[in-house]
Amino acid sequence: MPINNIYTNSYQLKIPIICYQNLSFDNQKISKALYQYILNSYGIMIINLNYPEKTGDTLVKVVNSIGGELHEHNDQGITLWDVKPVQNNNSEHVARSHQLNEFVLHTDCSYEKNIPDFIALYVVNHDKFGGGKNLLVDGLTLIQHLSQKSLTILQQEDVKIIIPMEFQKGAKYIQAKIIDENFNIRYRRSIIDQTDLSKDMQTALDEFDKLCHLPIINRGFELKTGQLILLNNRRFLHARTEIKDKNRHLIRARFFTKFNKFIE
Ligand SMILES: O=C(O)CCC(=O)C(=O)O
Ligand SMILES: [Fe+2]
Repeated sequence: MPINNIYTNSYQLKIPIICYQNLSFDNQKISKALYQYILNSYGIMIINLNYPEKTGDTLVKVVNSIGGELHEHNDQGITLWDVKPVQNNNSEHVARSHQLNEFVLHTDCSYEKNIPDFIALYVVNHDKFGGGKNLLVDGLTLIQHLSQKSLTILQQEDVKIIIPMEFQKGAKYIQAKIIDENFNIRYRRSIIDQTDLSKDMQTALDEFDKLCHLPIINRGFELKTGQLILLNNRRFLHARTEIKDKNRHLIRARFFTKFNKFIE
């Protein structure tokens, strides 16, 4: 079923008011303690930039201010990435983030051994024609609805996750668990190798996927131009509906943190 239908049937996301923050001018000081507290407690924050900005400058400033370490998208060390439709000049492979297609529910970088803790998306231009809306699944809620049998399998059995061609640096896949013992999730169904999954694993993945798409589990939200969302990428799954406006433009970054892990 298209994500747009799931979106239409979804309830709107509800988050505590503290998760909404405002920045009034571009050199406003960021409260490190407050932002860390919000991200640690809720795993989600939406910052409104009350000044016009078409770059990722504030995004980078926020990540730096809270002690985050930007993740590199590829071996060229790129940390900011444009999520926007790009004209296909035939032969070249167009990255998923440069297409109009919907994105089904997923976490980012599920094919990497060391997954970035957070993703950040800054909306340079939202979709003026009602496309590019987002869905969210809170993994902690999802797991409470999973059968014990499925949870045990997802936590104990490795799956083979195929590394997308453009990110292969040698290895073609990794072996990893969908859910770890602390309920961190890595999930992008389409790159899980289906060939030698056990029957029980297949059933568990089906249950997980079915739950994600139920209105009791997922929540819809719409980001507007000038909003910056930070999201715990090991806890939340996200999706987006198909893009209708060719000028929709997001800047994406991912980052590691120390503050939301227990490190002795
Ligand atoms: O376009 C969006 O709203 C989300 C993009 C996304 O999920 C991604 O680039 O991984
Ligand atoms: Fe994503």
